[in-house]
Amino acid sequence: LDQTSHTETSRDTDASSFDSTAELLAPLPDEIRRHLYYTLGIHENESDPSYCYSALATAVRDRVVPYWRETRHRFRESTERRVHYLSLEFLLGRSLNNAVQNLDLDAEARQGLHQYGVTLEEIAEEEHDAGLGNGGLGRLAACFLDSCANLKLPVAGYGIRYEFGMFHQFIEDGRQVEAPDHWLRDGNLWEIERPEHTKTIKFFGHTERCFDEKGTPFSRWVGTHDLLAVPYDMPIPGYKNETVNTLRLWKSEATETFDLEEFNSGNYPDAVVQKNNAEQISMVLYPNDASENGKELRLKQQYFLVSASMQDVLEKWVDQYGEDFTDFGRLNCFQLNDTHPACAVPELMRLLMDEHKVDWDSAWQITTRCMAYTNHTLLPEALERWSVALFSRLLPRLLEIIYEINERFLTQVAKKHPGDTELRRRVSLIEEGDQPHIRMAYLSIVGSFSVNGVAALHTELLKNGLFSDFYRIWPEKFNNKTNGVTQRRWLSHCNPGLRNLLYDAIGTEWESDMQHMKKLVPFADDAGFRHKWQDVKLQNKRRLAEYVKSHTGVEFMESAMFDVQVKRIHEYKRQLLNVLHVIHLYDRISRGDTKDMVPRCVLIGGKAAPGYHVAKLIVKLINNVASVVNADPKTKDLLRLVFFPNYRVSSMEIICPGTELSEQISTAGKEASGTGNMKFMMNGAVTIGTLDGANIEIREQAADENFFLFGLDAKGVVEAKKHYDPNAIIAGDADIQRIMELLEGGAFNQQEPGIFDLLTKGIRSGYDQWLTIADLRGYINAQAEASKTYSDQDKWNRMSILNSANSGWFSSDRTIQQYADEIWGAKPLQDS
Ligand code: T68
Repeated sequence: LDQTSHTETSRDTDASSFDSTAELLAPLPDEIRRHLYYTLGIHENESDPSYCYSALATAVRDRVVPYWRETRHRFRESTERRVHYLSLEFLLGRSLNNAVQNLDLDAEARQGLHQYGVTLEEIAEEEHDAGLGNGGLGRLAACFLDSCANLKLPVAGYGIRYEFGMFHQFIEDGRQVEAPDHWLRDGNLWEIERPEHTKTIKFFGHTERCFDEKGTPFSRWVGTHDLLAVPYDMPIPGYKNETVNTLRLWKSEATETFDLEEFNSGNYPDAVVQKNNAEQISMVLYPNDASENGKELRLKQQYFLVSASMQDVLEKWVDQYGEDFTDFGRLNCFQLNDTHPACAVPELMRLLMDEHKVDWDSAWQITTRCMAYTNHTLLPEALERWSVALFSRLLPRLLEIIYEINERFLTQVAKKHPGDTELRRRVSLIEEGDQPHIRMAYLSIVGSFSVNGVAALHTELLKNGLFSDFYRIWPEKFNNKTNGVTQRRWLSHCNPGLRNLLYDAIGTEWESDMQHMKKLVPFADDAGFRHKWQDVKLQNKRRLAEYVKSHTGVEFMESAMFDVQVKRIHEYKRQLLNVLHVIHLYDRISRGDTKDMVPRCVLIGGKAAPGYHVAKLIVKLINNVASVVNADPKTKDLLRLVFFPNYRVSSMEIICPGTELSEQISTAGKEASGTGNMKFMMNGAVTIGTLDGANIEIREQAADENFFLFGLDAKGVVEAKKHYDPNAIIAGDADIQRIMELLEGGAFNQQEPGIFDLLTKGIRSGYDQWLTIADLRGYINAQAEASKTYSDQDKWNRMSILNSANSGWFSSDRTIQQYADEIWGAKPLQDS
């Protein structure tokens, strides 16, 4: 292995071959023809969209590769700080269009496809989404990689190459049904296997106390079951800047030696079973977005990613600097995407001490200099804890190290706060009890120099709530990095109509620097421009309506307001509140109260975790209400509701440009940030929302009058819970009473009595954590205000333009620049 990597390094070093390599490539149309003919063995007149996809993708990849090699070379040669973004999830979506756009190949690609009678849009549909994530956290990682490449930052992503990504959601009889997502079935043209950089990962076994020649004690982890981590690299092209960064995804495989042992003992079938066991680790993404999991396989996945990635980084270090780790912490930074890769803290300690003979104090200094932790949730049920028993069986050496970290930390706390045993119990990395658990968030805080939240409110709640003890101990560690999204995918690519309008009005600089969006502000006062703006929205609504029609059979009226809520299905996100409002509109229509009613088409989409019963029931309710509403002739031209199945990255690319009202209605204090809210804003949707997560900053940027606000704020929620009486509110409000009567009277489940009782009882309970009824009146009123505004299209378009014009803050380029300046201390790679 070593030899291979050295050879590669020297080959790269004299790779002044970059320009000549690029010159070898013919114009893109010829390359497409060549790949059809030679790579795929297809005669021109046999070509179909799937062959055209493969030929174009391969030709585009060929253009990517020289930049990729060059960037990797600069990355290796650089003596600046490198960043490693560790994440169990990267929700990339499709890659072809992204590469075409970032390498500026659009015109050539279209020209090349023309002769085969297909469009770029058609063949892009051939690509499976890379759905290696659940939702916001995974998509954030993908947007971050895009921005790092745009800013030429030396950042590598590390993740798992799941064989099966996020499940495919079908709706049968209104209920969610899951099917496996075998996204690799037709191959993945965007990855290159790098077997020469394979790593060995240890599990199980036990530790032994040994002594070195000077009599100093040390631990050895022996009797382990080993397996292999094989890397697959995916290119992350920067925007027209000759930079291509790397996302390295690990696949698990059995070691040959392991197989051999079994084989020699005459047990061939068992050997094959072992192989399967090893391959299981990277087989499937866990589909829970907001609950702790506790499954052994999940912990194996976490350690597998962390150990392989840390070994990779250390190996490159030793290649460049030898066994001197003095500067390792200064020149490396690991960003932990939530606590999922928190094993990085004890694993780096282990590798430094056990494999590289660094002493504890130096290893700890290095580790705490290079770890940084991002928190994504305040929900207690999502905070990771691993049972000590499981940990000691699976990762005995890591447990030893964690115990030692804890002991030293608690000693330090005791010194600072003598006598405060209660504080020591609260901050201990170990939660005591019948079954002691390791608190992964606390481990991450203690082991990191930086702890950040993902929106201003969220960070405040971390400092003064969830992590307040730690904030008192280390106030300097805590900082905020409000999330962002990449405008290249979420505006420029997904909304070509708006992109072209923006080009004409304010030029193109916003594509690489969103501060330029501000230039759009004065156009809100230009009646001619507002007209063009509205026309682009109309085109996008038509595209969305066709998409909805083809996937659900429901017709959206193009003159109606398009009202959208897409995100994971969760009680705290309150899709229920949205449904209650739809029922209210339906009730008004049923009673003939339709004077001045503004027609609405409501779209709800998202996946429920397979084991989350209430979330699945909410999906069923949405579908049942939709069936009743859409079938009633009285609602014609006034109201439509659909549940959009299998919501994913590529569907958002069609949904968000056509959206006019963006639903961001979580219970205040529960949504860490939200990022869908930002995509909608960029595309000119107006938000109806609570003072939660990044909504607060969206409202600040857009100005209060361009945002439909309702509901309790985070403080108000805490207060209201003390004396919450939903039944009293219902009894005192005739509209809400009728909504509940329809629901409880079985209007939406005539064939299946009682199926929604769990939901209605929850809503009526004084213990409803999500305070649905507390915010319902405010929500109905804000919706009425939105409708009224919408009936003045000129006013609406003004609001829409101002939302877009003020969305620059929510570019992930801004977020990443802040990570680079304030956490990583990373600088752009120099051009060679
Ligand atoms: C989301 N978290 C937050 N978690 O809910 C959202 N969790 O407010 C925020 O905008 C986003 O992160 C980005 O910061 C998630 O998406 C998960 O997906 C997840 C996955 C596994 C385990 C726990």
